[in-house]
Amino acid sequence: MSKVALVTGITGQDGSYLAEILLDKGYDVWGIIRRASNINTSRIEHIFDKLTLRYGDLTDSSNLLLILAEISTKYVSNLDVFEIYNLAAMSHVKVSFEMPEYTSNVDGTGTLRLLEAMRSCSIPNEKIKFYQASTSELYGKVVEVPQTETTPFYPRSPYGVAKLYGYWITKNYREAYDLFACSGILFNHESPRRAHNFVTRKITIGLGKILRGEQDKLVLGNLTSLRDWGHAKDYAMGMWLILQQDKPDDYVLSTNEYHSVKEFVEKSFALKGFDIKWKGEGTNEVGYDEKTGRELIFVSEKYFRPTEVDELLGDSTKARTELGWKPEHSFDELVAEMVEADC
Ligand code: NAP
Ligand code: F7E
Repeated sequence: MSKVALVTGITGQDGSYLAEILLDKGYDVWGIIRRASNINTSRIEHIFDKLTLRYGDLTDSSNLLLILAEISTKYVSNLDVFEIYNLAAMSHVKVSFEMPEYTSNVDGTGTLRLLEAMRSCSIPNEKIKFYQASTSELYGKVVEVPQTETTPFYPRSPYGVAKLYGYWITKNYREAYDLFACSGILFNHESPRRAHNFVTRKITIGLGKILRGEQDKLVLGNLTSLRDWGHAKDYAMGMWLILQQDKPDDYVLSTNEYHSVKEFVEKSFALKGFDIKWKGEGTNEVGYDEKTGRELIFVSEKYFRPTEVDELLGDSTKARTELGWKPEHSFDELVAEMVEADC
């Protein structure tokens, strides 16, 4: 009997870690990749031969229906469980302000398309499970600190609003059609595989370039934002655990501590011998190395969002109690691993 998984967004940071975990656990792993003008599979290069990949897109219903029909037919008499992990998304909060309609189509309606394809495939409900990559961005302008599964939502970006639809449609399909459909409300998670335009990776890549003399400064946006940053590998394991429970439910995954963007800068630069101090305010704030006086970090409005999420701090007690999940990597270990990889 086969254990089968389909991962949308398999070429992304989380998709690549999740695929490794699923292969280790003996799943037949299928993935949906997008056609691109250049190779976009670098994160899964090392496991490429072990995966079954199909071109697809969350904006294309017929494509999703065909992929699910192919999987249903192939495993019809030989299926233990079929787990669908919906990780595909336009995942950049700032970009979502520039592409709000596309973001809602992929992150919101795309979730609905996949749920509909799942509902209409021939695999019976008791053998099929669905994971939705939900996000702490649902809490946005937070109404309580820390945030749990019962904290009211207040999204602050087209991304957050689209993901809110994804969250609710997953819950609705669970209740309406008795599907094993769950959302993981994941706080920020990073790694050396993080895309280059998220703040943590931008900082560690910038540091590497400064050390190699390829760049003389790093320009960032809001330095005071607070984020609950964990390691993507730990969160991918949490996704799998969510689908191994007896009953479908939604869970927060978080480290339960937060740090500012400034702190991420200070810690990563300190690992390479800099002692970053700050002077000035707002867009005139500058980070300089106290040992040499060299000015290294600058602020540009270009990276500000029209509406910012100032602070996110999770409380993952439910996941820790019910799933037995906890993050294995500390904040310091995460920073050190990313600095090491990029420097
Ligand atoms: P990521 O690195 O940006 O990966 C996104 C993936 O989605 C990529 O494989 C991308 O393909 C694919 N994709 C984008 N648009 C698509 C479309 N229209 N159709 C099909 N595939 C599409 O994101 P991540 O950090 O791994 O995050 C995974 C999921 O968790 C996302 O849904 C994200 O919103 C959510 N999430 C992330 C975090 C976090 O801190 N990382 C926290 C909470 C929730 P290409 O490689 O071709 O671009
Ligand atoms: O920003 C500030 C920025 O883009 C973090 C996604 O995975 O996590 C991620 O969304 C903070 C924000 O991540 C720059 O304003 C300062 O306050 O790394 P980020 P995000 O917006 O928190 C959530 C949970 C998701 O679900 C998303 O998919 O850092 N910031 N300066 C900057 N951010 C960026 N990108 N670039 C800067 O230069």
